[in-house]
Amino acid sequence: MKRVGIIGLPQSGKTTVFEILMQGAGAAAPAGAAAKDRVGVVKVPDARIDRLTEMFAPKKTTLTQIQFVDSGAAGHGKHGKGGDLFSAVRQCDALLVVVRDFESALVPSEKGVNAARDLRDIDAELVLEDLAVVETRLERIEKEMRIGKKEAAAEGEALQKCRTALDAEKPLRTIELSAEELRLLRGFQFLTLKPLLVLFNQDESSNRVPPDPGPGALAVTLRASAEREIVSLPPEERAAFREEMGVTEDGLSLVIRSCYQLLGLISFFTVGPDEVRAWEIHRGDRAVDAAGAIHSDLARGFIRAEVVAYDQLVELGGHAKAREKGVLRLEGRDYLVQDGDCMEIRHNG
Ligand SMILES: Nc1nc2c(ncn2[C@@H]2O[C@H](COP(=O)(O)OP(=O)(O)OP(=O)(O)O)[C@@H](O)[C@H]2O)c(=O)[nH]1
Ligand SMILES: [Mg+2]
Repeated sequence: MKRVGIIGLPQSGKTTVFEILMQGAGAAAPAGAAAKDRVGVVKVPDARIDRLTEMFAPKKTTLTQIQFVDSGAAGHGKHGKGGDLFSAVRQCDALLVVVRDFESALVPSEKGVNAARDLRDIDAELVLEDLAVVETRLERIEKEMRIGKKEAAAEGEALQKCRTALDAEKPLRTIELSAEELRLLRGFQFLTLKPLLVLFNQDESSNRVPPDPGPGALAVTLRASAEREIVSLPPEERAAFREEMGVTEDGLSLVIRSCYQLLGLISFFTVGPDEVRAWEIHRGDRAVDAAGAIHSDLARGFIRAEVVAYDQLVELGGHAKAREKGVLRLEGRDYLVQDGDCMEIRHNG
């Protein structure tokens, strides 16, 4: 399960977004309880799974999950004073930065609303956080080198490269790093190396197009306040309100779709009378990786995968027809799994 950490300046709408993702459930955190990190797990909605469940009427349906952390506020040069503001999000696979882009007399703003400035401030803060980590470790490595201990030489070189980028205020996700360098750096959990989803929290009247956030990042807009109210309504009433606002996608789907894109995730499905289930793998993963996602035994004893694309399976109404029409394929271990593949793994043992 992937983890996404929500960060942002104070009062930007982090908790509002978190509550949207939780679909209103488990909301009621006391006002002002900002500093406490809250963690929630969301089932990833997928209309294809709904359709497959209708088709196969399985005993159970299982969705993939994604975890969100509503972290305490970042912001405004607070580091160094009392602990690590970002400790809760260091273990996350991606960051979701909420940026205030709404006017409200009820929510005071010292310097006026300026989303581009706020995003620059946060970027700068993340860069400084990483730089502090790099420098601490480099000092140590340099000390070792002076007494002839060379084990960490390669790590030191990778860190030097990071220092150069960070000194130039470049997030690490924007620089070229080899697989070996990434391996050496993995343990540091650098914040600017994580994929970044920038969510501009806009007014109901606002229609600004977000600026391009650069490599490794993606920007979206959401009217968080309005969407938060909509998710407190019964599900069948929500679409009409969104339509009235001219919004075509709900906030949860928007965030999850964006996270999947950023993290390079796709879904494949297993179907049958017992269970219809969605699985998460990375774009570029092979059939044997898909088998491994289900169970390591399936990867070890892998013989072949029987694959049919979701669209074709639904169009033909079942496996028998799919086999007859020749769209059910037998694929070997190196087959590149496609988003929406319905797969059955044949294996030994
Ligand atoms: N008008 C308007 N108000 C909003 C919007 N999003 C959030 N707010 C309000 O802004 C205030 C802060 O929202 P929160 O979601 O608590 O923000 P936060 O980033 O979690 O705040 P801290 O955790 O205290 O840093 C609340 O009073 C919200 O109701 C929005 O899109 N429009
Ligand atoms: Mg909050």
